Amino acid sequence: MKELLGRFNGLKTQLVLVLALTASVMLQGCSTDNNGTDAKTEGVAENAAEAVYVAPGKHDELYSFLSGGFNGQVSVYGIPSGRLLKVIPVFSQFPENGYGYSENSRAMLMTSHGFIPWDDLHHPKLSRADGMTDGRWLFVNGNNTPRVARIDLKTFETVEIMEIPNSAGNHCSPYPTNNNEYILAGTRFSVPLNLEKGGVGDASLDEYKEKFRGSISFIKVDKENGDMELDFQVLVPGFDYDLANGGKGPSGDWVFFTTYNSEKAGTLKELGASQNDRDYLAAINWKMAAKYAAEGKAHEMPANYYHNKLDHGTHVAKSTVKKKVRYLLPEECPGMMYLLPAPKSPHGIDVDPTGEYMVVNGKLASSLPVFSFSKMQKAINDKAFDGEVNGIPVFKYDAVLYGEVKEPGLGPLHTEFDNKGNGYSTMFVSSEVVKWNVKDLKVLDRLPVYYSPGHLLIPGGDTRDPYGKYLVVMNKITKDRYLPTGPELLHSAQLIDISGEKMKMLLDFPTLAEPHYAQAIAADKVAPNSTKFFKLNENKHPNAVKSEKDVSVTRTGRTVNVNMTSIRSHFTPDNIEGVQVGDTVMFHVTNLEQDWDVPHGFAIMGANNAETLIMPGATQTLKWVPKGPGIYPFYCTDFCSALHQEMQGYVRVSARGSNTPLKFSTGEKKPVPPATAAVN
Ligand code: RUQ
Ligand code: CUA
Repeated sequence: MKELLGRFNGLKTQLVLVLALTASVMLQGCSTDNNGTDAKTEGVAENAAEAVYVAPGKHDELYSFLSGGFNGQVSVYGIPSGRLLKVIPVFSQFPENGYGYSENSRAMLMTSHGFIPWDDLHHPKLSRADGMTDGRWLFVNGNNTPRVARIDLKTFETVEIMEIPNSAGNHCSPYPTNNNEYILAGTRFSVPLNLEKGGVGDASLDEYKEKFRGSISFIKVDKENGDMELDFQVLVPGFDYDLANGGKGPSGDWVFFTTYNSEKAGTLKELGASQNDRDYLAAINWKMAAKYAAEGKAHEMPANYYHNKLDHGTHVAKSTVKKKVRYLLPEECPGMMYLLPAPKSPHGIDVDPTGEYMVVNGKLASSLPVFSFSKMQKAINDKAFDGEVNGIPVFKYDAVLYGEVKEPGLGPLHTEFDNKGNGYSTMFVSSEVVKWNVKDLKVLDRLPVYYSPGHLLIPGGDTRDPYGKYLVVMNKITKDRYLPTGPELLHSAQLIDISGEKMKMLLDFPTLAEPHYAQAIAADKVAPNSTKFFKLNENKHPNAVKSEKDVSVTRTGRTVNVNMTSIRSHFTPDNIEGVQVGDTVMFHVTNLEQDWDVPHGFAIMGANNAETLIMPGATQTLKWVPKGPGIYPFYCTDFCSALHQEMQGYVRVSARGSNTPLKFSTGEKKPVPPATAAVN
C-alpha cells in the first residue's frame, strides 16, 4: 500500500492516472485468496454475529434507505440485521404492485419527453427539522431524465415527482436545507439554454465554451404537506456539477457544490476535464438567492416540465404541465455565489456536524482538502480573491483552506461524520474506509472493504448531531464475496461498527441494483407513524364502491367501467358478460378490508400490463382491452385467506357488435365458513 501511494503521488500525466485507477480495480478481485478466508474476513469483529442478530419477532434499530441506482427504486433495509424490508418504486414501473402500470400511477412517470418508466436514482435525502432528520419524507433524484421525487414515509409510497427544466443529468441533487426550506438540484451536464424559447437550445458542439450553461434549481417544500414547487433557478457557468451538501449551524445559509470540467471541454472529458490542476467548490448562499428572487432580480423564461402528484383522497396521480421558470444570474446578484479552488475533478462534498468544515473528496488527489467556513467568511470580508469566472469571485486557495488530510488513501469519493469529531471517507481505488480526525486531520484507522466503495452512510451522518454507532459502506464491485450468480452479481453493502476507536466489520449484505447514497434513521422516528390501512370512508376515488350493494358495470360507447369490490374471499361482481372485443375495460377495484396487511391483488388473463395490488381501503384501476372473444378468468394474486385460491371470477367477451347484454352478478351470499377467517 505504501509503495502504491508513493507511486501514485509521483504520477504526473492524466492518462497514467486513469490506467492506475483501472488496473487497481482489477487487482482487488484477484488479491483475495479464493480458498483461504483469511484475507476476506479481515477486520471482522469477534462479536459480529451477536452485534447484528435481531431475534425472530424483534425489530431493527434503524431504517436505512438505499438508492437502487439503475433500477430507479429505493430499497429499505433494517439495520443492523440487513433485512430487506421493502422496495419502493420511484422512477421505474413495478409489476409487483402495478406502480407505473395502473391507471392510478401512470401519470407519475410522465415527463416532457413522454412516459419515461426508468431512471437512475442516486441520492436519497431525508427531510429535516432544525438540521435533524424528522422521518416525514424522503427526497430522491432521477439522474437521467432530470427529476426529483418525494416518498411519504407514512405509506412508503412515491407521492410526487417533479421534472427539472434547463437541466441535463440531475446528479447534483437533491439537497434539503436544514428545515426543508428548499431542495436544491444541480445539473450534471451543462447544455445550451434557449432563454427566449425555453429549454435546451441548439448549438454546435464546438461552441461548448461560449454557449453551454449549468443550472441549479431551488425547489420550495410546503411545510405541512411536503408539496414541491420550483421557485427559481440559478444559471451557473458551463461546468459539470457533481454533488452538493448543505451547511449547518454557522454555515446553515449556504449550500456547496463540487464542479468538474472547469476547462469546459466538450469531448473526451476523461482527459479534457482534467487538464487544470484545480476545479471548484461552488458556494451559494441560498437565503440570499431566495431574497434576490423575491426582490425582483429574477428573470422569467418559457419552460415545459411536468409536475406529477398522487392525490391523497383518490390515490390517483395527476400531472400538471408548467410553462414558465424564473432564473437568477449570479453576475447580477453580488454576494450570492463564490468559487473555492478545489483539487481537480472532485466528487463528494461533505460538511461536518459543526458546519465549520467542508471536505472535498478529490478522486484524483493524493490528499483530502478541508475548507474552513469561518475562513471563507473572512475571505469574503477581506476580498481575498484570485480572479473571477462569469462574474463569480474565486477565493485564494490558502485564504479558505483549513488543512489537508495527508495520504488518506487512493481515490477518495465520499465522507460522513460520527458524533465524536471524526470523518470517515471511502477510498475507491485502495478499497478501504479511512477514519480521520476533523480537528487535527490525522488518519486514525483504516478498514479494508470489498471492493471499491462508492458512498457510505452513518445514520444522521450529514446532520448536526449524527447517531453514530454504525457505518454502511456500499461497494461497487462484488467479485468473490457471494456465491457466484453468473456474470452479474448483486452489489454488496457492509455494516461496520464505529462505536469504538477501531472500526469493526459486522456484516455483508447484498443490495438491489447499484446503491449510490443511502440514509438511515432511528426506527422510532418512522415506525409509529406508519399507515396500517386507508380509511374507506375517506376514499375519494370517483369509482370507489364502499359497499357490495353499490357495485356497477356500465358502458359508455366503447368503454366499460367495472366498479367492483374485493374482500376475503371474493370479488363483487365475479361474473361479467356483455363485454365486446376491442372494448376498453376499466376495472376499478376497491379493497373493502379495514385491517392491516390485507391487500388483494387483481389480474386478468391476457392483460398486457401487470397485476395491481390494492391496499385495504383503496381503489386501483387496471385497464384491459380484450383482443378476442372467449372466457377470461380474473383472480386475486395475493394469498389473503384460506380461500384465496377461490377468489376468482370470469369475464365473457363476445364478438364486436354481438347482442349479448351487459350484465354482472356474484352468486348468492352464504355465511362464510369459519376456516376462511384470516389471521389478524
Ligand atoms: S454518486 S457513488 Cu451519485 Cu458517488 Cu454514486
Ligand atoms: Cu384476496 Cu387472495
